[in-house]
Amino acid sequence: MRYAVYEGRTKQEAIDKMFMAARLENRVNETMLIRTYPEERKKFWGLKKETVWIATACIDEEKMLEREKRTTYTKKTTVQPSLFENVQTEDIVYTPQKREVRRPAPSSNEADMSILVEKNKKLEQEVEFLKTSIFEMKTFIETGFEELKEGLVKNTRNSSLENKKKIMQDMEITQKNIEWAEEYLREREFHNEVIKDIVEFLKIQKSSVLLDRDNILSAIKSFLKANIPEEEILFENYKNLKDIIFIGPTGVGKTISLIKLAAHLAAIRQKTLRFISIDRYKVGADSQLKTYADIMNAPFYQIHKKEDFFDLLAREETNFTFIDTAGKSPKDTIVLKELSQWIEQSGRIIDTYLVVSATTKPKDLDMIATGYSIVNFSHIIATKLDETQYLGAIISLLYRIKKPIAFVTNGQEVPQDFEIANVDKIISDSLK
Ligand SMILES: Nc1nc2c(ncn2[C@@H]2O[C@H](COP(=O)(O)OP(=O)(O)OP(=O)(O)O)[C@@H](O)[C@H]2O)c(=O)[nH]1
Ligand SMILES: [Mg+2]
Repeated sequence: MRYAVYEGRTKQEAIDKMFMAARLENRVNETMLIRTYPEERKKFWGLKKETVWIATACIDEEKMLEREKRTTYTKKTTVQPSLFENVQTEDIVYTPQKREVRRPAPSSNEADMSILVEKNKKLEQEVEFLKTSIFEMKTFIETGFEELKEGLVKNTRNSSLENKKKIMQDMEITQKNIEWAEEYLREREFHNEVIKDIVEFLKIQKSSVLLDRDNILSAIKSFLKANIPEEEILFENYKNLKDIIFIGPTGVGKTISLIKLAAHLAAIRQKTLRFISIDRYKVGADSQLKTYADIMNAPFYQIHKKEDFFDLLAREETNFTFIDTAGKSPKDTIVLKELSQWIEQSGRIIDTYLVVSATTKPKDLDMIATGYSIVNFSHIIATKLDETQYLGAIISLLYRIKKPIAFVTNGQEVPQDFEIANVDKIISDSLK
């Protein structure tokens, strides 16, 4: 037994196809219809559904074999009926026993044949129609796929081109912004070496930082803050028996600043104080300091000899001693060495402040810091902030020498124009 399945748009069509096949294969008697049922089919990638009818047939092959055996001795002079012509057929069956001529009833055979021919024509048309449809579908699908593929390739190519273009543009903006930052810092009097460090730092920042100039400035601020030492300065921390000395180049405001600090401490801490002016060479140059000492009812001493200085310091007559020095060139190593000895050999711990003016050029500040490094100063005081709009030089100095800034002055008024340094503010101001 074998099974065969036939398909049609209607139930009848499926059955017809089954019979058609049975006739063509000469096995009508051995073919039996088992069942018919509808089935849903998806077309066009599942976009369309259609119902087809299925006819399942069972073919008795054993019976067919038997029949064939029986006709081994049969001379078959059957003229196969053409499916497309209305031709009469006659089967002459030879058997060993008898010979008989079987003629089908002419009327019913003719009718059958004409139906068959009709159906075949229909089938032929349908097959043609299906062929055309399949060809159209194939063309449609192939064209569609080609277009789709082309579109995809184009899109991918376009988007990767877009990406490349965007990256190039970003890189260009980033590069320009770094150059802008470099120029911005130079205009604000930052030291070349500090600018170099900042540029190096910027180069390793994310593009989100570098594409926006405000973000760049914030990044620079963070960088400077992380690289400038800070110390919390409080007047309350100034303890008894403190000796304070101001050193620095000429005319930067040492004397005035010393008076300002003394006035603040005297007022806030309510302590006694005295002033010492040490100048190895100049005589009578301290009238200003003397005047203020008198106003504050503070003893004032002008010292020219090292021994006198040591003796005076040893005499602990007040809570604070403010020591003023004459301005010295940072290149004058001998004089600076001598100053250093005055401080070191005093046998006392003296708070040493290097006073510099914010109006000094970055390279000159460099020179001052280098020259004065002979004297072991602990803090910086920056004066004349009111006289410059650029604080890059001062910030660069702090960055390079890694010493904290204690005070700033921003005017000539005593004692007003004096305050504890706020590093964050100076950094911010230096980038304005
Ligand atoms: N605008 C401004 N002027 C200041 C400031 N500090 C000091 N000065 C002025 O700078 C000039 C010099 O000040 P001094 O205190 O004599 O400077 P110095 O460092 O003691 O000078 P020498 O003792 O000669 O080395 C004076 O005219 C001060 O008034 C400041 O913060 N702003
Ligand atoms: Mg002075």
